[in-house]
Amino acid sequence: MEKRPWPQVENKDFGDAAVVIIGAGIAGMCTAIDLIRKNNCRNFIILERGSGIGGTWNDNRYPGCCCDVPSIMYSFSFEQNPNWSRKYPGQEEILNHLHAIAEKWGLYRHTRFNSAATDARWDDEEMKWKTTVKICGDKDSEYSSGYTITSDFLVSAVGQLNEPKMPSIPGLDSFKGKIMHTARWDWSYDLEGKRIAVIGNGATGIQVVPELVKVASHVTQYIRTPGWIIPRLDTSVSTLQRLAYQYSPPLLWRHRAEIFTWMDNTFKKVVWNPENPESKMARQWNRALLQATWPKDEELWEKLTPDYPPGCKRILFSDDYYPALTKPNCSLEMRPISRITESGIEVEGGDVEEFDLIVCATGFHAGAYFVRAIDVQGEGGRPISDIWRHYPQALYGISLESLPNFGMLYGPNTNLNHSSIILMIEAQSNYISGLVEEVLYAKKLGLPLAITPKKDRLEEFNEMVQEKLKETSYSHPTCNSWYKSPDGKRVVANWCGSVVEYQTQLSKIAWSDYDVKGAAAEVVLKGKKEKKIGRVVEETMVSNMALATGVLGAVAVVGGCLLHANGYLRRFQRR
Ligand code: NA7
Repeated sequence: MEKRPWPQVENKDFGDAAVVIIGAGIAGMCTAIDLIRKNNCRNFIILERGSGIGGTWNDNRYPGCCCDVPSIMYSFSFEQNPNWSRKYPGQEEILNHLHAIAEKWGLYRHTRFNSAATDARWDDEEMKWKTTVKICGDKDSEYSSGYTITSDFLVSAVGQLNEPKMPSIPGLDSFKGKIMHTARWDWSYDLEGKRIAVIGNGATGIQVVPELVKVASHVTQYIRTPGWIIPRLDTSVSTLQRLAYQYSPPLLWRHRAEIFTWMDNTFKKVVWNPENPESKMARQWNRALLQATWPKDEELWEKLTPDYPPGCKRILFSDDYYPALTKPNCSLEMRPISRITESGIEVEGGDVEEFDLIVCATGFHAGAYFVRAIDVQGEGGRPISDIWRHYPQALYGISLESLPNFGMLYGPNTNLNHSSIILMIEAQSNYISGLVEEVLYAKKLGLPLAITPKKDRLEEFNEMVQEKLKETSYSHPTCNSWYKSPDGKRVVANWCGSVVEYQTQLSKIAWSDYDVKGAAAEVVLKGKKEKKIGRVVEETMVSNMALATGVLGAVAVVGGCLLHANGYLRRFQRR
């Protein structure tokens, strides 16, 4: 039987940890798992404002919520799921998958739910972070309303899309019916037979409308800007295929590698340059879908065709959105909303429609708000509002000026429009675990250590990113999206290249990027220029033909050897 010390000691460390991770979504989970598997460290605390693991997949539970990245790409490389039921997984299935991973890696015992980090302050003398936690849960807050955790390293894994954004429309507060944001869905509200308005038609709006149309007496969708919608071609994954993936993982890895490579090479081009053939192909797919849905309504095709290039905003995949708009109980309103009344929505021109429910599929406070709800203060008490007074930026989207021993996941210029964000998160988590390793080593020696990015390197990196982004659809003069800063002058959310380029950039820590201070600095660096941390190589290195030839060749060699050995054995037995 395991010997446990008595009295138990874990509770005494309540306010102390080597690493604090803010957020229990995919990024926070990945960081925690990397601490366990790469740093052999369980001295960490995950702070989660909500009451469950899963981040965005826990927050977004609206009807029809699903992922628009193929399921095969939507898992950690080290926890691939052979059992996805569909080509594009639904929210509940993704959340169940994440729960299983949290369970497997024992993350629950590190996670404090209903615990919001309100501020985090770097202590220059102690060379540690002091994170203030507000307890949001009713019962837990009877013990105390909040407390502070001291840690050697701080990780922000709060994501880019965690603060729902309500539309700023006059009269919104005066509406007497029900209002819901899609990221705060109230399932206790009965939709049956209701008159429903949906504001917004981004990735969320186009998923929720087809489901609402099935139950509502009427749905009106308010569209300010049409999106580029192309077919999703969703199907279920057959039992045979799932069994094949389960019992022969190389088949799963190979299929994932093919999709990864296609997305990172071909699909990237759709978003990359408005003039290239792939971008034109996306326009054609959209036009074909419009024509197939409304064969005779040329005026509507024009109305629903965006005037900005594909890739400027999220490219939208759907098989059921346009068909839902053709249902008799669904209408489209493209006149601008002028105000919301006590009972409905008024559009320009004065027409008012009455509703029981207004659904705001209006997105999130993104862009400039990477750590919106947390007051972060670095060296000399410098607040993040000053560090980012111009634009949010970070070295590789991870390390911030004046913030020692700090790592951010899914930070500035790390979002994608062409592939799975999990691939980027894994690369960031891997990089952060490389920095944490040094801090843990210093901790073991009992010596302080502070690793902070150099301002000139950070700026040089961001200039390179911005220069590359200038040519992309994100920067097109007609493009207006949450990828840009509020003044519209700079793309602050998205990465400027392929996933492989990003992963390669993060496959080593160049110490020339950082100022390393503290008594442990000499011991840690030992004159080294860089620290190799590697990357997960998932792209296809060989074609299917070369692979098939190789496998056949290997089978032939093994077969030949067996035959040869068989003949030799027979000769031997005859003697
Ligand atoms: P998005 O992509 O930010 O979409 C928000 C939608 O809401 C978009 O169509 C907006 O129109 C619309 N919107 C916002 N405010 C208003 C007002 N006041 N009136 C009318 N329409 C409005 O959020 P999603 O939740 O759909 O998707 C977020 C991300 O999740 C997505 O990019 C994927 O990465 C997954 P606009 O285009 O601004 O004219």
